[in-house]
Amino acid sequence: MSLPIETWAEQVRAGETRAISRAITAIENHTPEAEPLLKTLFPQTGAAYLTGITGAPGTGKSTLVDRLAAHYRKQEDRVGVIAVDPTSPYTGGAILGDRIRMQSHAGDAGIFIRSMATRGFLGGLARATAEVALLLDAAGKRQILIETVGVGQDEIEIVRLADCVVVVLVPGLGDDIQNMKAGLMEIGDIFVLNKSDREGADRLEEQLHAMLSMATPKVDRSSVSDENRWHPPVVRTVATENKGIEKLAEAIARFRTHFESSGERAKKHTEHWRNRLVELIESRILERVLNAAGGEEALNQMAADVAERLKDPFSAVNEILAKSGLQI
Ligand SMILES: Nc1nc2c(ncn2[C@@H]2O[C@H](COP(=O)(O)OP(=O)(O)OP(=O)(O)O)[C@@H](O)[C@H]2O)c(=O)[nH]1
Ligand SMILES: [Mg+2]
Repeated sequence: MSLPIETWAEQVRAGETRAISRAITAIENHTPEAEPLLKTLFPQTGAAYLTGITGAPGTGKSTLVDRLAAHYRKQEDRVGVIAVDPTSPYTGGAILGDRIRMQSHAGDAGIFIRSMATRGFLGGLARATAEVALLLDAAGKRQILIETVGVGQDEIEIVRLADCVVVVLVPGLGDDIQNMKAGLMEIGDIFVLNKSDREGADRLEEQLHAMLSMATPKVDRSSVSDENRWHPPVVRTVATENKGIEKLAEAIARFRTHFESSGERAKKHTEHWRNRLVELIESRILERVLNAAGGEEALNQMAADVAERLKDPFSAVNEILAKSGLQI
């Protein structure tokens, strides 16, 4: 049964869980309703703050997200949680994790939790995550927490989406900073040393501080004076015992103030939308051109012809474009 877009949008704005869930499914499956729905909701977006929580598997990201969400709920902020887990099959661990987590927030309509677990979404996981964040923004969630394991291209893109990136590290995995993924160190606005109840926490913190003092700033802000420059803090937590969560929330809030007053937010958001616009243009044009040229099948045939040197690639493209009536 299909609902008029305006009614559906109204339900999303009102924060109705079922309407939000259905919208996310539409986004994931790239159904024809997804775009008009997001278009209708777009004017109500822009107020949410997106925090990305990333780190190696098992470092306690979900536990931290859960505690942070509870902290924000206490302050009456509505919360959206997106757990991106590209490795789990759709019906597997991620969904089970949702259920377990939902239980601790049972009956609280102010929090919405959703996992996105499959690769192969049309247009990619990063696009789907960005659109789901937009949807939750329209649904009035002021704090959006995105959990992702910090590997792979998709996740790097997801992390780029966030206003604030929290990198989670733990002592005692034999993962000295030297062995850590260099990429993770560069993207952190805040570093969390979780499981700091474990042995090796002091040593890891020392290493982290040493490394951060050597690191070049994430963004070239040569015009920014030294005292205005952001120095990523290290926050010690024991997520399972709810220790350090307030300090983490404070660090996130401080970064937000910095991020907004320095003009970085505006710059980052413009860059984000620039990339999204290019993606949209690409996919629209590609769709139109391929449809006119006979779809995937025709494209495959053309590719085979080029591979066999029956045609050169430039003539092939001209031929396809000519069929679509586009002259580029
Ligand atoms: N000792 C200790 N254990 C913790 C702490 N935080 C989380 N854990 C435990 O570490 C395990 C992994 O926690 P998760 O929150 O699932 O970690 P994650 O990073 O979300 O894991 P993936 O999503 O699978 O990558 C669980 O058994 C937690 O109870 C902590 O501060 N101290
Ligand atoms: Mg997790």
